[in-house]
Amino acid sequence: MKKLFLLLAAVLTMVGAQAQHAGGDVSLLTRYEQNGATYYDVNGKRITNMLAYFKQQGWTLLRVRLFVDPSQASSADKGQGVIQDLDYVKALGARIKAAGFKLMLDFHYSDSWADPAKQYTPAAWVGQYDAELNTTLYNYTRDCLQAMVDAGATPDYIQTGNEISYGMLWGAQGASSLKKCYYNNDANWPRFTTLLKSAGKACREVCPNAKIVIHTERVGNINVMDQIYTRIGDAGVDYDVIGLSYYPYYHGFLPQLENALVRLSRYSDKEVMIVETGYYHNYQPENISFDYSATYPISDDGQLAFTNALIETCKKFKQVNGILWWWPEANEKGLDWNTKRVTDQWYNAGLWDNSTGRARKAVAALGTYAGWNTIVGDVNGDGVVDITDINAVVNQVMTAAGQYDEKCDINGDGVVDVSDINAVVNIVING
Ligand SMILES: [Ca+2]
Ligand SMILES: [Ca+2]
Repeated sequence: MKKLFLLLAAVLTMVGAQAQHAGGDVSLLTRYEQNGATYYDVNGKRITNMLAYFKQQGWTLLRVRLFVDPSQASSADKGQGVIQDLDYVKALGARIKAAGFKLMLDFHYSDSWADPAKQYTPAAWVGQYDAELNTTLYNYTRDCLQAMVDAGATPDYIQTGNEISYGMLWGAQGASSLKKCYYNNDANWPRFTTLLKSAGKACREVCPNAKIVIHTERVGNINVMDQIYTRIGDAGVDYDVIGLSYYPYYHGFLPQLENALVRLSRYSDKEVMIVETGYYHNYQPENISFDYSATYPISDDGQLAFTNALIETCKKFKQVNGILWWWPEANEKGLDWNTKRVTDQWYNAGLWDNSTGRARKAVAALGTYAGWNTIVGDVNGDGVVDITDINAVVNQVMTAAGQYDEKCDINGDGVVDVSDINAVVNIVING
């Protein structure tokens, strides 16, 4: 009993520090693999297992998007990668979990891209009254999550909507009045927050260990961003993580992000994650809002320098605990462009080189953010040193003889052995 008390005390005193995650939204990985894209590391050595490679580079969290019925999307949108239906996401999600990553599921409550400019109601749900739509959203979210759990793809983070800065499920595309939510305008906000609660209820019921992420992209307009989370909080929406998109060429330079994070630090009980970011590597498109190329050139090294600077900015904030690159796996090298291309245009802000198939330097740099202030003994990276970590070290010592796992080398002597079991037990009992 005394021992149990000590264990609980150790757990309680160490809660609060969150493990930092690094990774990306790899929603198209399956398709690139199926179509024959060939991936290489920075030195030109062929990569045969991309998930293992991400792991080697230190990545810990991967995100996958889900559309309600992507077969309804326009051919232009399909040509941009709108293909993720539930079967696709279950299969990729199960691989991600089996490879030892945390999984973030990104619900686009739409048949195609959902972002501030478009949050159209899926075709099958159009015409429903709000009360009916709430039930549909709850049932859909519940059923998708149960299917993920059954497939061995239980998400650890769940986004109830993608870039919902102006609400979601606005109505049919082309409808005369769309149910958008604007700054300093009360219209449609109760409807929106009720929808968020319906989705969140399903998350809590089916995936009680998952964290709910509310994802917006108004870093470029801090007052709007602030009001969204204030309204959502005032309405009593149950969630855990503020998820932000941050693309410097759309939202502003890093000091703008820093100002946004300062503002969000007032929500002291919420974690913050940069759930999407990117930086160009080949050329700068014309339709950007902010040109950062004088500081960070549009090149492999410029992308690397931006990544390192982004990490340094995030490290200033203890509530920030995740950076995810968007579409890092973009790579049309090795496949037949005429018959097997994955998207109709090269993505110019991923982390592979479409011409050579080689990884960019930023892949490894991004990985350095993961667990940068990890607590000694926290083997599974959940921010707590407890019995689970003891089990992990014991398991490593007993079953993985000869394999060195740095996380399990608690005393840092370069080998994992019984002295590390003693060390982690000591931390759990004595702190
Ligand atoms: Ca732990
Ligand atoms: Ca050791």
